[in-house]
Amino acid sequence: MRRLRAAAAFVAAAVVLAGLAGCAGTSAQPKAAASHPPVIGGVGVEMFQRPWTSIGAECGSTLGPAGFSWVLTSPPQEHITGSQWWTSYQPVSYAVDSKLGTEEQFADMVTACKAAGVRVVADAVINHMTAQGAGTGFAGTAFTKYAYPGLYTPKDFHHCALTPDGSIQDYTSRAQVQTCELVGLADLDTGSAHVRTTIAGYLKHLLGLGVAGFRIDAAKHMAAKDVAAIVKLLPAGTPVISEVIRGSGEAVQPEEYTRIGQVFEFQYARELGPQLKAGVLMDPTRIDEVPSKDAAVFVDNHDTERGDASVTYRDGSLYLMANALMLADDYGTPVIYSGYAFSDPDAGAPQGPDGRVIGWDCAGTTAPKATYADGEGVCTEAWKSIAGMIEWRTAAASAPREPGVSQGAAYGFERKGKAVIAANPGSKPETLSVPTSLKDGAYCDVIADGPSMKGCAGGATVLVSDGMARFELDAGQTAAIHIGAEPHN
Ligand code: ARE
Ligand code: CA
Repeated sequence: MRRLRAAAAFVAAAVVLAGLAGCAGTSAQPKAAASHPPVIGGVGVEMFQRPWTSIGAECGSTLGPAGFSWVLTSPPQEHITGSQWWTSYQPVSYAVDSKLGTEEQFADMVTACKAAGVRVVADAVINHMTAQGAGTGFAGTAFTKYAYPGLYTPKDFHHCALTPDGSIQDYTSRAQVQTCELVGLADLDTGSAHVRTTIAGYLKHLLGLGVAGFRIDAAKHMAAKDVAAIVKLLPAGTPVISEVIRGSGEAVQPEEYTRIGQVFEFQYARELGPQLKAGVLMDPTRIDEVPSKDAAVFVDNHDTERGDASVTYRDGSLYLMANALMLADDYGTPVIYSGYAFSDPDAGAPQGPDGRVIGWDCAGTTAPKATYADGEGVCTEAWKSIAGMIEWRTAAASAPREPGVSQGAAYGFERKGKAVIAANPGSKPETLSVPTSLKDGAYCDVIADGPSMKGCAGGATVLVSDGMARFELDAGQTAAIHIGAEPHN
């Protein structure tokens, strides 16, 4: 015994000595766990191609009352002219003057949103400038593809010689992805100190106007160390969400960027959407997804609704279902998407003769519509089911997600002791009992009636008895109850 103790003391002394040696810098010391980069958190909404005046009004009338924490705007900087929405993604200067509004309107929006408890996250297009040989930008700035007055000259760009036309062709080549041109867009040399400080200057200007953080557009196309170096020039604690579309077999993967902030995890919608379309919901696998704290998730965004999204505003109740299931989930920071209807994927939001987007409000919208006219706002943020699910999510808080149960096409799960959701993506009615530890009684359906802390506005209820929440679901119906949503007697 004594001997053993002596041996243990010797080992302890050796550890202390090794530690001291570490302090002297001669050997590696265990480092304190790196703190997680700042996360914006709560529920966000991407308000695509919405003018600043519209967003400012919507913050007070809809986003704040519904409980959204933040709104993601389209890019605010000067861009090439044209009717297409994607002109916003070809910066000409960093003047905050665009088809979506002036700098003054932008600042007013931030003020209005802050007053409503909603933070503003701006889409930062910093990988590239334009793809045009020459032109004049929306705010009157004359430019050529590799020269932007007061900002960049040709030496500030990568001029990639890896492909015949300098455009990215092969996503398995890191060098191509990060130093060639994304669809022909002049690619900034983000390794250069001048480019980094110029970009950071723009982002700091937006922070000065009150924005809370950034979406980093096309982050995949900048080395993670370049993005990190730019973010490091911003005040500590600035949250960013990098757009790094996960692609199997590609050279650049989202995991490289999670030390800088969150990433948009595209895999989430790729798993959920097809299940809804097939009418077979199951528990998530989380295969090929970053850890929850690193993920911003969405059902669709402005690219995927024009691309490979399985479920979009065109799917009505299934789209609502997808968003409700995402809000009910215990994975990632959810981002609702709100754009406008379109037939032509290039078509911009309706513009006035001055080229400014006219904008829209969502007064009178409470649910998905069966059809939309081209250019009409979808107004997802105004659906009472979304506000109801934000309330549900708050009630669920950190309660774990219990395994799901199915009956026919119907599927449901509990967030332990706090909230239950059930959805029927099938084509015929289903009855589903979901195990729950909520106490017996009738609970308001926050999908049918919206937030219910003050009682069931529309009278739709779900009964809980004997440890089961008993759902009667029509084809395409979603229903959700939570611990705070009991009808007033
Ligand atoms: C437009 C025209 C092009 C033209 C170009 C230059 O559409 O035909 O060549 O202008 O004149 C948006 C539009 C583009 C538009 C561009 C510039 O979507 O159509 O081009 O603005 O105006 C990759 C990137 C990813 C990127 C997508 C679109 O990795 O970062 O492509 N997404 C962001 C934004 C877009 C935006 C840009 C970047 C550019 O969200 O809205 O483009 O600022 C696989 C890969 C992905 C790849 C995807 C599509 O999934 O894994 O990495 O995404 O294929 O190629
Ligand atoms: Ca690049």
